[in-house]
This record gives sequence, C-alpha cells and structure tokens, in this order.
Amino acid sequence: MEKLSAKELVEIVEGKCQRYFGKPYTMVSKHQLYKAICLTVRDILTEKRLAFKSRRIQQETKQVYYMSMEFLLGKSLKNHLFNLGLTKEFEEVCKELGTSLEEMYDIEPDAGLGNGGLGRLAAAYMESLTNLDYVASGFSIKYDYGIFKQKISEGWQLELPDDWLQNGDVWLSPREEDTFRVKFGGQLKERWEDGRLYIDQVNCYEVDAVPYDMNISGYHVGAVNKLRLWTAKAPNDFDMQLFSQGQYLKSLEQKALAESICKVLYPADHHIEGKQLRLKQQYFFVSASIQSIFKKHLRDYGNLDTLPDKVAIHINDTHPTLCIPEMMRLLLDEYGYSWEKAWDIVTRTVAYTNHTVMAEALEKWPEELFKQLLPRIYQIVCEINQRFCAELWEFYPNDWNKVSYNAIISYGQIKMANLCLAASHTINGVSALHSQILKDDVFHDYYKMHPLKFTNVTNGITYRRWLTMSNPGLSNYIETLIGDGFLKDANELKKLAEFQAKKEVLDKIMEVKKANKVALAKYIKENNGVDVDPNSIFDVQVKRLHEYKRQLLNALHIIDLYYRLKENPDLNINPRTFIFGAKAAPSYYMAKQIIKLIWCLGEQINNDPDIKGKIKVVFLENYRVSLAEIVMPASDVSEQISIAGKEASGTGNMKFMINGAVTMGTMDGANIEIFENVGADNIFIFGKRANEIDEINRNGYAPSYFYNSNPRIKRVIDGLREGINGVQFNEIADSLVNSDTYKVLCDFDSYCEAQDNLDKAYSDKYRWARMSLMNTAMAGFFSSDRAVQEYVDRIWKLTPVDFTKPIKEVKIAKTVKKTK
Ligand code: 26Q
Repeated sequence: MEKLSAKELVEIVEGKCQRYFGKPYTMVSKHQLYKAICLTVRDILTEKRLAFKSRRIQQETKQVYYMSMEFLLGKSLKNHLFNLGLTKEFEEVCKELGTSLEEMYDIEPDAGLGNGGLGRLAAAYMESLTNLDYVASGFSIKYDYGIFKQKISEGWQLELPDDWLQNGDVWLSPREEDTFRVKFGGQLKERWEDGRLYIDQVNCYEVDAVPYDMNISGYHVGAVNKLRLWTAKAPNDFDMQLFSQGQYLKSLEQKALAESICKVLYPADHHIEGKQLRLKQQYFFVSASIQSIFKKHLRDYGNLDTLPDKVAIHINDTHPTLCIPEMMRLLLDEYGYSWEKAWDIVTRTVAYTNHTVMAEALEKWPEELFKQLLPRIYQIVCEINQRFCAELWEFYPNDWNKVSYNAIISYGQIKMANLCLAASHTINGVSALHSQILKDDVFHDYYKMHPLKFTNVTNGITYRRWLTMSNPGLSNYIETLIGDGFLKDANELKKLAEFQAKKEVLDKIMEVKKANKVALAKYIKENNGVDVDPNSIFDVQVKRLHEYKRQLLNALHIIDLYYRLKENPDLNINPRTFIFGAKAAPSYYMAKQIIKLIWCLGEQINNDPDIKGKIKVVFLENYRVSLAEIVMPASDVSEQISIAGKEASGTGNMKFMINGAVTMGTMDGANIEIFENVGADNIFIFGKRANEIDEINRNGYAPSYFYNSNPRIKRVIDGLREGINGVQFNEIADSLVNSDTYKVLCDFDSYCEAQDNLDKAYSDKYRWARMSLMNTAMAGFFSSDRAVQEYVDRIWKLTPVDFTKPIKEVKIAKTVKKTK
C-alpha cells in the first residue's frame, strides 16, 4: 500500500470534518479535529487489515484467539502513527490545520479496560503478534466504564467513573451483522429428534452481543489484527413482546438489566467476590466469542473437525474459562458431536496461562449460583468433573484429599483453575520462578499426572512504547550509538554494553535522565503542588496497591530514614524523592489505609524544615498507562519489593529497567531473570528467598519478635501509633505486630541495608550511570516480541502470514456445512 503524503492526509481529514461534523475543518472544535484525525488513521488501518485478511484466507493460516476480560490499551493515536511510520506526516497535517499533534494526543483518554499487569500484558501480546505477522484476534468486553479514576482527598482514595468512550469510541467500528445471542437462566427441556437427544433452554432471558472492532497495529509491518469488544443489548423482539402486553416499565427494566452486563470493569484484582454480574460478564463475552469463532471457522473450512489445526484459543487467567464448556455445548447441542469427539477438539484447541498463586485470587463460584444462571453449562461442567475425578481417582487411588482438592466441583464450589487444567493442552506460568511454583505447589498433583503439559513463558513488554515513544531522548541517543536495529530486535540493545566505560556516553545518559526528571518534577509541581529536586534520586514504586507488593515496607523505610534525619540533620545521604502511584480496589480497607499513610508521610516530611528538604514523598494520583509513560523515563530506582513467591512476574519492573532505572528488589517473579540478565553488580537484591519464606511459614512466624528485639522497627511502629501528620495508624501497626502476613518486618533490616548500599552507589556518579546503561542494554529479553514467539513455538504453533507470496483474487465465503 502506498504511503499517503501529508497533503493527501489533510484532504482526507478535511473530508471527515465535513462528513461527520457538517463543517469545514476551519470551523470544527479541537475535539472534532481529533476525531477526524483518528477516523483517518482508523480507515488506513482497516484497509491494511483487509489486505492482510485476504492473505490469511488464501494461505489458510492458523490463528490465535486471545480471550481476556481485560485489555489495558492506554492511548492509541501516537502508537498507531509510530507503528505506521506516519508521525512526521501527521505533525505536518496538524500544523496545516492549525493545531499540534501533541494537543491531539492530549485529548485522547486512556482506554483503561484493565486493572493492571494482566490487562496490559494482553494488549502487549496483541501488538507483538501483529509485529511478527501472526494472525490473532483479541476478545473482551466493551465496558462503558474502564478502571475508575482515582482522586485523592486528604489522603483518602475516592473513585470516579471513567467515561472513556467520550473520546475513545473513535477507534471502534460496530459490526452489527455479527451479533450473537447469549442465554441465561431458565430451565432445560430434553427432546428426542431423529434418534438424537437435544437440550433446549426455555424460559431463559436472552441478551444480544454486538461486536465493536478495534484495529491492532504492529511496527512497520503489513499485518493489522483486531480486538473485538462485545457490548450487551436487549433483543428488539423481546422489547416488543412486553410492550404489546402493556408492560412498558417491565420492558425497560429488562433492557437496563441486559445492558448492565457491560457497564463496568470490576476494579478488584487478587481478591474475588462471587458476584453474579461478574459471572454473567464472563459467560456473555465467552459465549459470543466462541459462537463467532465457530461461525468463521465453518465459513472458511466447512466443518469443525479441523478447528485445532487452524485455531488456538488462549485463556488469560481463569476469567474466560467458560469457553471450555461453551465449546462443548455448541459441539454437542448445535453440531451433533459425540462427547469424546467434542472433548478431543476442545482439548487440542485450548491453552491456559495462570497469573497468580494467591489463594484468594483463585476463582471459585458457588455451585448454586452457577447452576441457576447457566443450567446447561452447569450440566456440562458436572460431566467434565465426573470424568476428571475418575482420572484423579485412578492416579491417586483412595486419596480423597487429593481428589477433592483437584476436583472441579467440591464442597459446593466450582473451581475454575481446575477446569482449565482438565481441558488445556498447555498450562504456563509467567516467570521462571512462578512456573516452578505452579509445578511444585499450586498445581503439583496435576503436574505429576501430566508433566508435559506445563511450561513457562516469562512475560514481556511493548518496549517501543516504553523506550522509543516514551523516552525519545534516550532512544534517539541509543540510535546514534548502535544504529536503529534495536527498533526491530530488542536484543540489539546489548551492543550498548560496549560503551559502559565511556565517560562521554555515561554523561550523556545521565543528562537525558535529568531532562526526564525535570519533566516529571514539573508534572509533580502541577499536580501535587510539591517542589521536588531533579538532582535527587527518583525512587519509584508504581503498581496496584496490595499488601503482598509491600508498599508498606517502602513506607516503613522512609519513616526510619526520616527519624534518622530528625536525629541528625547532617546525615550524609543523597537527597531522595520517594514517588508512589497505586490504585486500591475500592473495597480493600487496608490498601486504602496504606495510601493514606503514604500521603500523610508526604505532608509531614515535605513540610518539615528540620530535614532540609533531603527527602520528599509524593503520591501520584490516578496511576495509569499514560502516567507510566512519564514516570518510567524519569526514574532512577525501581522498587520491586514483593514478598518472595507471590508476584507472579511483574512487568513494571521491565519498563523501569529498559529506561535505565536500577531495581531494588526481592528474588521474586521476573526480578530473578532481571538479576540474571544484568548481573549482581547492576541490581540491589535483598530479603528472604521464596524457599526461606516457605520454611518460615512451616516453622511458624512471630512478628512481635522483631518488634521487641529490633529498636528501629519498634521506633517506626510506635511512630505509626503516635501518628503521622497527626493521624494514628493503629490498624496498620496491629496487623504488622500481630500477623504480618507478608513478612514486612522479617525483611526490614535487609531492605534498609540494601537501601544504604544503593545510596553509596549513587554517590559514585559513573558507577551509577554504568548500572543504568547496563540495565537498558540487557533489557532486550523482556520484549513482548520474544514472549509471543515463545507462545507461538511452545503453545500455539502458528506460522506467520507470508508477504512474499502474491495475492490472488479470493472468494471470501466458502460454503458452510454442518457436521453430522
Ligand atoms: C477475578 C474475578 C473477579 C473479579 C476480579 C478478578 C481479577 C481481576 C484481575 C483477578 C485478577 C486480576 C489481575 C491479576 C493480575 O494483574 N495479575 C498480574 O499479572 C501480571 C501479568 O502476568 C503479572 O506480571 C503480575 O505479577 C500479576 O500480579
């Protein structure tokens, strides 16, 4: 496809202004101009996607469907222009139209259709699949409201709705013709016809799933893939029936009920409440997606026997697990397959990634609720369970405990992870350590039965977004040193290591970092009203707020340092700015207390003249993808301090690393692989190892011991009780001394020591700059392009679309045959 010139693009944008807003471009608002520009980019991508699709159909390429309740996309305009190589052209377009591209970027809201790591990973993988010319579609829900907007009022988190569709809907194209119907509730009626048993779901209520498609672009490639988001609509005929019975209000009530399904993203991660609406969301998007996959496969290949050869379905954590019984339902009830044949098709198609080992985050549903909402799916899950238990019983004869622990249904609960194990051909964790823990611990019994099903794929990030787009100063400078090969192949960043002894390179690296810190300091001044010194160490912990991530450990170290400074204002340390950003699940009481504590620390420390501004504490409101793009390039220190064994991988750690921040971390998740890549000289590791934590748990842990025997710990905890900025934090103090589930006190000394070492290292300017450079140099492994290639090789078995083959005229639709 020919690349369009700026002049041609201006004409297209003008045309959009006329068509959509009925005005010449000179008369439209900035927001309308923004929409006209996005619509232009959308059309370019759609045209490209159709060309890609013809090749896919012609080459009969196998494809992956990535099923995820979350896709945390962030902003798209800048990313698409960068990927298409059209940034310069659109800068000119904007100039011509009397605006700037930056101004357009600012108008776009973040598409916050995710909580954190898992959602961002899904977005990254869609993009990397596209980068590598694989055919992929993502499936999820078009939430009216994404992750809430966080306001901080006197240190307390408030949640506000995130109406992202206001300006974010420009990327979505409705495809009403691909609407599917989803059934809930009702009763089952059995019916014999032509010697076959059919199951009808009667008196159920029905919801239409209407798809909206979004293009996914890749970097300088021919491929464009799609993300399909389903929205729930009450069927029209249903309305009419009630209206005609004079039940006007009832009808509108039903409509609102149906449409509530896609209202809002659940804002809790790592803690699960068995809410009926969440289960409805899951079945709704999964049923529509599977129906759509089957329809397309039938159109392209004529029958479903070949599904596993042409389609891989990926389950992103257990949230889309219902695609397993839904596939069975369609194969059995709609397409007349036998159980054995249907199960064979399903189990050769589906694979599952686990993202957590936290017991409270493993999804379970009350059997009764499940049965009422999804009666036919429930029957199928019961049958899968029976067969699965028979297999367990054979492998673990007479071991009731093992059978009930691993069963899909036991003690009135349906355990989604166990259903995933039963049906997936491959199961993976997201870092080396996490995958090992799955085998040794969480899924150990099943691992013994099917060791070959288990594998690891360490997570990755879209490094062009995090390095080149977010940190152009660093990326452009790297290009002058090692050329632009790293833009296609992240491993080329290794070439930077050659420069680690070159002072002029190290000076320049620190100069770039300083400029990024000045920009973040400006943001902090504007948003928090706090003056921070860009010459201080920017020490950053940004991620969801959870006790296992131990923001509290960071806070306790700050309190200790503050007391030390109060005692001795001349304490010889480098000035430091401690920066936090974190959303707490709205119902997570302790997490909100911790946010309040950090905010109070800022109030007290930032306004205490005694410590001469040596340390500052800032809590950034509403941490999100677009704020991360400002924070990552400006960070010196990356805090990755979870209790060992609980952070499945972490991906923020990788974004910091590639931007030259040095990790302060425990041996947890992907930190271990960061350590292996950069080497012990370029990272600060502290704390108990995962196996040591296990041992402590086995032997019994008494946190009061640390309180009673360690004066520094005692002073800090007493300080929480006395009050920080006049607020007492007794509940936090009690929980530390009485239970300390996440071993904060146990790792406190080791953390403080590592922090002192870090401070010393920073004093040696070139030593620090070298560490920073080496972090960027060794970050190539953490590219999501590498991760996706591993998924392809080990799990999905895809081949890329071949762009060297000429395109022939193709007939898109083949005849649909139903299998007997
Ligand atoms: C489930 C049921 C009901 C309501 C909410 C949920 C729910 C939602 C989101 C459960 C978990 C999540 C998110 C989990 C998550 O983000 N996990 C992170 O995944 C990253 C990508 O693999 C890892 O890097 C992180 O270590 C892991 O914490």
